[in-house]
Amino acid sequence: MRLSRALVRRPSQNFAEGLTRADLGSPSVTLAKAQHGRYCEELQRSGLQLTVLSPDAHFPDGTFVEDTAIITPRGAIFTRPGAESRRGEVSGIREALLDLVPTLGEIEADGTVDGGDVCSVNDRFVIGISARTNEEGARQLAAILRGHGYESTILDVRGLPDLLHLKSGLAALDDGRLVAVAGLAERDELRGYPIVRVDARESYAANCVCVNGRVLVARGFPLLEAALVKLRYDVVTLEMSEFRKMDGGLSCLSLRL
Ligand code: CIR
Repeated sequence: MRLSRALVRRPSQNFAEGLTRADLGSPSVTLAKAQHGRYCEELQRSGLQLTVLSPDAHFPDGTFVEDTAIITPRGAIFTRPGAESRRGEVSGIREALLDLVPTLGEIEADGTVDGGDVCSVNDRFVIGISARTNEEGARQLAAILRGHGYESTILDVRGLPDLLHLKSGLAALDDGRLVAVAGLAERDELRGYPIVRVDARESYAANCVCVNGRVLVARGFPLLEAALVKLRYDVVTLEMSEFRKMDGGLSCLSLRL
């Protein structure tokens, strides 16, 4: 599907107060803003028109907009994030998307879903159950998707504690190929898909983003970069150090439509 637009929110001044399990130190907000700026530039170079929301200090994790909505070709489904401190992020995104895409549904209590747990590949959705997305949320999401003609597969990632979300270890490229860490690549739920396996030393890089034929990958992971180049993808690397400190990757920083 050709993408035309992306929604992003700039990091707030209190970005470092967000949730994280990473043990990589406190991020520099100045650097995070610069890295975010470069990320936005590359989305634009990939042909996307950006809607850029202002930082919101009520939500230090608010720059990770991906977790608030699931975008399908037919419209958006709003989530109910698993972390309570993030639930309030959804209303601002809903408002920003109002004139851009139809609303297909929303996750209701006691269901929880983070967008980072939802990976779409060839019109099918893989829904991860994680510390953030619960079974009830996954069930609700699958039912909404089914109502709009989309099949989904549920994949429990709770046995892989290194993954905050499904997409911390999985990405879909434009042509239906997947990029996956070892713990996911061999899962039955993903059988049949061609997979680029990510070396254990480079697992952070699995969270890449494919936009209109270009693959945005975190900088500093030469094995994955070389594997993608060899497969003739147009690879762009971006420094993600400050987002990594907050458990975030490339996909979480935008909603692409
Ligand atoms: C959080 O823990 O919720 C944020 N600090 C990071 C969210 C990353 N989102 C994503 O991978 N989709």
